[in-house]
Amino acid sequence: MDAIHDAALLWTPDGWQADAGLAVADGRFGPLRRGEPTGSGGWLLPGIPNLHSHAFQRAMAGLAERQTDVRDSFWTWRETMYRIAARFDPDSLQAVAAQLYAEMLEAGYTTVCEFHYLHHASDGRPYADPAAMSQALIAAARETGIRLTLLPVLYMTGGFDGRPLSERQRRFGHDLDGFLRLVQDLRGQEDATLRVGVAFHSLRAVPPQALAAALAALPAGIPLHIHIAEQIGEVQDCLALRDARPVEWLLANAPVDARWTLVHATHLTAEETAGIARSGATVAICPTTEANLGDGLFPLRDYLDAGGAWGIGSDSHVSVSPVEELRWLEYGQRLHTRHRNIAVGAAGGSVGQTLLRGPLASATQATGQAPGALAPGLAADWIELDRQAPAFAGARPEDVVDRWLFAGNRPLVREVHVAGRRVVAEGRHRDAEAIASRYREAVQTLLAD
Ligand code: NGQ
Ligand code: ZN
Repeated sequence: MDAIHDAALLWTPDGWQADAGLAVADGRFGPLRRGEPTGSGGWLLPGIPNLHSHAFQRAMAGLAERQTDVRDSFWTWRETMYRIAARFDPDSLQAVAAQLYAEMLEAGYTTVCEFHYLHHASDGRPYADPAAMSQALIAAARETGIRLTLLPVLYMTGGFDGRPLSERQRRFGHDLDGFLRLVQDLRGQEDATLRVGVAFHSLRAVPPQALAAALAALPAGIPLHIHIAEQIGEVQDCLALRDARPVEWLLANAPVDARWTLVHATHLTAEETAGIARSGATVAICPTTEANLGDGLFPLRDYLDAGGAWGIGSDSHVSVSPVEELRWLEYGQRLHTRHRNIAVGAAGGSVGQTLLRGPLASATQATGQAPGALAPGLAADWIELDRQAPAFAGARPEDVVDRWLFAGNRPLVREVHVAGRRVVAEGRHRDAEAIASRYREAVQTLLAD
């Protein structure tokens, strides 16, 4: 054992365990020691998985909040996003992703699923190394120490009607062979903190035959992510061209199971909600981005009643905080239903603990790694809350998670470890300053006319 970390409180699937110790060796937990009073220890929780990220969009957070049209919508936001996407190269992508991943670690995310479609140069031509942009993301993850599930994205068409990619979309595109070569190349680089899965950008961007062919050619068991039903407009287009709603179509035409993560399963009928839950797939909900883009509200209560798996993502990174995602997941439901305390388990109880269990329970299946538990043999990823913070004054163990998620705005994550290595101390990433100054330079260049 190379280290013992004492816990005054240790999070288990059944709630807090008092006075336990965590042994760590080779990046994994050894046997847990229980019942040894360690009043000096911290309050330890598993790291939180972030199931959905487009790293480059961190550089445009706050830059799409001016009206461009009286009917501003997701689709006008997307034009602004495409303009900024066009400016990235591998170096600027690495600089922005490193800043983002350092912020994620400081906030308590220890794994990120990167839904990556900025593959080629902005004129659409592949880089000399066709994986250059993927390598930039891998490098950013390695330098910051975050666990990465890289999801190269298959993006082929500009809409349900199969129209070709627009000029701005050309750098996202692949034919199937080129895409499979990229996936294979990246899979050769997997290590203890890197997994490679696959994403289908959306049903808009991947025709039915290509989806089937990709699924037949891809290795079994890898994580599969897709944007599914974020906007009413795409539900209507799907109905018009495929005679089914997006989730309905996917469930009927693809082998959806626990390997799948459905991102933005926002617009659902009752049958679709129950169907996803039955399939075993994970839903990735991105409350702050979905609010920012005016998407709509996920039917959380019905989905919890159906026993569905779910997690959270910070997506466009207008916020980089599991606290804000989970808090706004609950608040959206309260605003809509005019009731309180919606996300509770069958036995009622703490909203915070119910909210925390969702992303931890789906962590392994959605990320292909990073089990969301502090248990022997599992990857040693954990966060420590600042028990001295005023927000925790007088907290009983059963209050700690509710206080973390619902009391104030001061960051309460003090330390973060990934694969047994400490990457955040006193709330700051170990390389925060150097990463931030490179980020400032990169963004200045990106935004210059
Ligand atoms: C994306 N983002 O790929 O970055 C998308 C917008 C699209 C979100 N859906 C583009 N939040 O869906 O076409
Ligand atoms: Zn997305």
